[in-house]
Amino acid sequence: MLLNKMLNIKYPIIGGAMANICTAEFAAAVSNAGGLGIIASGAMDEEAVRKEIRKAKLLTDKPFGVNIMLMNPKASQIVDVICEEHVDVVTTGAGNPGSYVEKLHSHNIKVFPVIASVALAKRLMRYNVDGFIAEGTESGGHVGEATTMALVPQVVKAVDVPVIAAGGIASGAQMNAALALGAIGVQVGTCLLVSDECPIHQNYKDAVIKCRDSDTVVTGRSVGAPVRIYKNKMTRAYLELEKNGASLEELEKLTLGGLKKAVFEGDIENGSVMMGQVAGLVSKKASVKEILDTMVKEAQDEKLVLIKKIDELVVE
Ligand code: TUI
Repeated sequence: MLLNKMLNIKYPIIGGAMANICTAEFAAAVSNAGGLGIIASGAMDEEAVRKEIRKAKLLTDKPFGVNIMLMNPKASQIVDVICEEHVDVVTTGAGNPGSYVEKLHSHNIKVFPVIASVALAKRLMRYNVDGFIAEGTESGGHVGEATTMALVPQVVKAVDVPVIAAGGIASGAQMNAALALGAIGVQVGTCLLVSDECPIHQNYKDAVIKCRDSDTVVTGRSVGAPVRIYKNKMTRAYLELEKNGASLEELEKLTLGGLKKAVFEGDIENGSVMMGQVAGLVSKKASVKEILDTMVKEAQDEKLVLIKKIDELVVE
């Protein structure tokens, strides 16, 4: 099974849904560049989602999707709007989408839950989902525990539908690695943050470009809300509070509106500057098209090197 054929797109690449970032314009830019653009409905209400979907349809004639963040109390109403507006694909995050799959399928919408564990993938198999996006803990934002390297082959083994790899993917070599693990495609987020079309504040883009391998941290593990963010003044205070046993309510005071602070105001010190570990590898700005073209070109070139290396692997 090929992701391009399955979704009617050029490259086997999905643009990961990033709340407050993946607008209609940005999703259309990803779809126009040959990937599958995704509108992140995040904390929107259903009418805001409808507006974004209609806007995206004016900006691209290619397929695109909508992500439903399942902690959103409006998730059910958003599903209704997505069905009315005839979207091609739905991805879901931060919860169990089981109860929505049948309705989406009855409107010919493909459903790809983002999962961070084999257990949830197995539970969701009974709903006949179209595939899974297995997201490793390298990702930015809300994360699980397993790495992409460990998670993807275990999900591939546990389910009999296509698996897309996410988390830590920004280059052709990483794309090839995901395919070698049994994925049929990849989802990328962090490497698109620095694109010309990405509507985040310049300070946020500069932070991604400046970021080293060890500059992200997971906050909220102690309260069951693990989120990977760029290390800054806010995360240092947050982790200190966590060490002292602070409650979720206390901790949330620090992160309230934090993502918007980062995205719109460029407050890199006090905002929630979500990004994945691969930010350390993302070092220059480019258009979405250049980023996707480069990744695929690198993957194609790398393939030849891989074959040669494998031939040389055993020396008697
Ligand atoms: O959803 C994401 N990443 C996100 S959502 C988000 S919005 C947010 N902002 C601030 C704080 C918290 C969230 C930012 N980043 N990725 C997909 C994903 N889903 N990763 C892990 C999961 C997941 C976790 C637990 C899915 C299901 C789950 O449990 C469901 C169950 O019933 O077991």
